[in-house]
Amino acid sequence: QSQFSCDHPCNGPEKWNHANSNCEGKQQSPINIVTRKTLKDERLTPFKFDNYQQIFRGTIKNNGHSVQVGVPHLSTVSGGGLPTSYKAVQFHLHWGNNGGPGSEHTIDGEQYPMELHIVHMKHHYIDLTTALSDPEGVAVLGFFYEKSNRANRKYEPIINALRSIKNANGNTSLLPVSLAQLIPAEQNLTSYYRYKGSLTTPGCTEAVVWTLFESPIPLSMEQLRAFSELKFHDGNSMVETFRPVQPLNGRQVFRSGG
Ligand code: SG7
Ligand code: ZN
Repeated sequence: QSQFSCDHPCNGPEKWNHANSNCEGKQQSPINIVTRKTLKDERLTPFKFDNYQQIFRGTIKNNGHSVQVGVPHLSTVSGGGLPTSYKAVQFHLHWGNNGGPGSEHTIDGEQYPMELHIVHMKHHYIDLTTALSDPEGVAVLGFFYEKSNRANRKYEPIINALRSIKNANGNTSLLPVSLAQLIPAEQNLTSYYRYKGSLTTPGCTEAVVWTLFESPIPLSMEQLRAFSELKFHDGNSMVETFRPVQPLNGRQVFRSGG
């Protein structure tokens, strides 16, 4: 499956359908979640996070269309109505222009300033390519951000690294971080939405069990703005790195109820 051949905006979302026929599928992501149309599902119980506290020394990379951090495949997630356990592979972010609207998913039409995607694959797969051939092979945990008056100190390793990776293909090592420190406390993760969708970039593969948590992560305006200092491959400011919302095409969105 073809990955990005170019960046926003020179080969943006409106061109993807021509680049890859998957991107015109009927189960695409992201979506707008209309909360009054969600269905409460008792099977959507709390998640079990294993080794999310594991501290690791990751490499943060400007891959020309986002910033991405590979994580050791030691952190796993299960429960939460998932069919099996999934291991974390990488995380990356989608953001706006200097703290403006930037999330991929929207809730009742509200677009948050940024969205974190922790990409997982079923525990028995060896790589994402293999996992993407299974319609439930990938689970992405999505988290929204909100503007706060105070800097979020837990994000300092990420924010401080950005200045070293302004240009495409730049990478640098992160100070030690854990996945747990980047997301809300576990007791605040029991309210979430669930639906079946796709990767939000080409090849747009429809192999993703999506979870969007209600509880947002606070960042200061200055922290949010730091992401807009990055550059795309073409040297333009890396801003508005989100795909617009896609049609639901009759899919049901569920909400946790366990
Ligand atoms: C970004 O989003 C990258 C991709 C990711 C894609 O373009 O982080 O990561 C890699 C390894 O290329 O694709 C397969 C995958 O994780 C789509 O991810 S997303 O649907 O969570 N936004
Ligand atoms: Zn993403």
